[in-house]
Amino acid sequence: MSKIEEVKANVEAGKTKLVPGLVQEALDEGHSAMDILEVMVDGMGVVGDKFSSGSIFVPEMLIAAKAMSKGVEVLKPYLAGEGSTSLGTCIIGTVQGDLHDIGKNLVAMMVESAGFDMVDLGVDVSAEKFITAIKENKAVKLVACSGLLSTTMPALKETVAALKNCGLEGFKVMVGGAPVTQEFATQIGADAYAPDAGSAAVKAKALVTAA
Ligand code: B1M
Repeated sequence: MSKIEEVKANVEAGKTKLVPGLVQEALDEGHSAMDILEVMVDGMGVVGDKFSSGSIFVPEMLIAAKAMSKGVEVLKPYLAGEGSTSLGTCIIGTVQGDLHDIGKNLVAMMVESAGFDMVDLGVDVSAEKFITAIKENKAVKLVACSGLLSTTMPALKETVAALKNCGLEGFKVMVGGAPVTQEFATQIGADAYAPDAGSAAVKAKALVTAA
């Protein structure tokens, strides 16, 4: 098994202690950070499929998520560039009712590296909390809302509506997450949709520089 395959297998198995070392070894062997990230995301896909088929349960999913997060910590300096000039502040969070944060964390990392100051509100974030954060932070140019569950897509819709109707201006709203599509984003009135962390960074920059 190659080192990169070992990373994937150990993320799937939730080997929290082994994954960081294996990620470092894969980097040392010359694998790119993006390739290593990709195999870890694939590993989480396998975990999700096993959960869907009933062969694993929530605790195993949680342990795999922890293992991936540990691996991402090692990759972070290799993935994030150095945004020298600030494009403004980005407020990010996973919407209310939703506890998934790996994808949101990756988006935060990439958008920050594109040149934004990042304020991460974490998971289970209500529309009110997003609005309070816009008021409490300077130069908010982007609000990024993540949602991973089909059951929290209504929360995304409510959040976008609240942000658009709160009377505050000067920021754009981007949405994303596995069940989200461009069609849904347009339907709920978001300014942008991105399918993954890399394109979220590109879109974020384009949104605020075009404004
Ligand atoms: Co949950 N879960 N989970 N889970 N989980 C999924 C999402 C699921 C698809 C698994 C499955 O059934 N196959 C399924 C959702 C089905 C659906 O709604 N369609 C599911 C379910 C059902 C649940 C529970 C309801 C299970 C239960 O309790 N019975 C429960 C809900 C809890 C809650 O949130 N209220 C639950 C719980 C959990 C854990 C807590 C155990 C854990 C999360 C831990 C954590 O995040 N810290 C977990 C995990 C790990 C998963 C899977 C296996 C992996 C998610 C992940 O991290 N993927 C997931 C299956 C899967 O994804 N195939 C699953 C890797 C990550 C990098 O990808 O998050 O998609 P992703 O992010 C991508 C893009 O989506 C995009 O960019 C990212 C990277 O490029 N993106 C954005 C994300 N946000 C964005 C924002 C943007 C732009 C792009 O702009 C703002």
